[in-house]
Amino acid sequence: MTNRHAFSPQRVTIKAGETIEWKNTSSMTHTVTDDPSRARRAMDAQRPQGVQPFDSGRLAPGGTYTYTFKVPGIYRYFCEPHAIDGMVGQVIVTP
Ligand SMILES: [Cu+2]
Repeated sequence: MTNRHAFSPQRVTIKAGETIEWKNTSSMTHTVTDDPSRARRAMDAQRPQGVQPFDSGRLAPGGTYTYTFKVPGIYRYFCEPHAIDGMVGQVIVTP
C-alpha cells in the first residue's frame, strides 16, 4: 500500500494454503478487503464460491494484515476508500 493509492505488486500468484502479508508503507489509512458489500464497483470484489470475504479494517501507516488463501481461484480485492482511484489488486491461487 503506497502513497500513490496502489497495491504493489498489484497481482500475485501463490499456492493454496499460502499467506500474504500486506504492509501499509504509506502515510495514510488503507484497507484490504474483497467484501462485495463494501465495494462500490462489483468487479472489484471476487473470490471463489463458498469462501467468506476478508476485510482488514482500517490499517494505519505501518500497519499490516495477513490472510491465508486456502481455496484455489481468483481473488480480486480493493482498498475501501481508494478503490475508486484504482487501488485494487488480484491474487491468483493455484492448487
Ligand atoms: Cu487506500
